[in-house]
Amino acid sequence: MRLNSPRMTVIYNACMKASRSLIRDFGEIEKLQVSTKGPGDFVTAADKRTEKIIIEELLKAHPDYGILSEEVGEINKENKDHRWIIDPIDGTLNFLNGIPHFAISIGYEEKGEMVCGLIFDPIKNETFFAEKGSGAFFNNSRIRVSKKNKLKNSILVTGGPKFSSLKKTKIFEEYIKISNLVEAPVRKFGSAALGMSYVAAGRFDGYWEWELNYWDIAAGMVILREAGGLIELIETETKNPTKMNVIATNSSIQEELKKALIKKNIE
Ligand code: LIP
Repeated sequence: MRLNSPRMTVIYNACMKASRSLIRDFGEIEKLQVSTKGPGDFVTAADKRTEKIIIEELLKAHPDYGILSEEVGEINKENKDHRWIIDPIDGTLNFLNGIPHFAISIGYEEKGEMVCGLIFDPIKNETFFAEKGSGAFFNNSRIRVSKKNKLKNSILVTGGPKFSSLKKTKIFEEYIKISNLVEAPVRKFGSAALGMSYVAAGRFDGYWEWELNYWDIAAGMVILREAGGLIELIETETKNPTKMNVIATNSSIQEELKKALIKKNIE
């Protein structure tokens, strides 16, 4: 892997170490599917195990850096200048059901700005990574967003809403509206991190999703930007500071997608 800096190497090594345990755990899922207890508790444990390995490795390299991670929340909260943002399993529902589409996502934020990110799909052995100013990479190759410039011809991906969402109806309405504007059916793969990585790699042309957490998208933000894409975080009228609304595209279709979404956006 052509990693550009010591920091990227730290992220990569932490991720690879954690992925070995995650792959083993994924192998157990199929057996649990058929048990009456189901894999629910096991998945929570796998999430925590993966997170623990990542955090241990990152803290070994930089004991004083801040951490925001899905399961443990915040560590070294006072360090606002240097912070890791971690999602140990993005696409948990896929993982839980033995569907091989999930990823480890690790981002590094400096003074509030995302500057490094790595997203690793351990089943397909696909690594997406980027560092501000150095371009974005897929395994060992440089990646660029697609060149499509018409929404109509674009391949879009979205996700959600959660069962508990108060905006469900509007989100579904919006899904129908966008689906009627594009020729290819809108995809829903269940991982925000991989959705954004795929836009960065030109597999998809655009992605949008409401009510996400920062750890779902943090690493993806820098990867997509470095691949030439555009990502906008959209505020809604009833501001919810912990949930993020994202429109992320190859940049050429950003305005068209944004207009189509915002006209009927969630209030
Ligand atoms: C998931 C996202 C997915 C979204 C889910 C959830 P998790 O992250 O990646 O795109 O639709 O609601 O937030 O919970 O698997 O880390």
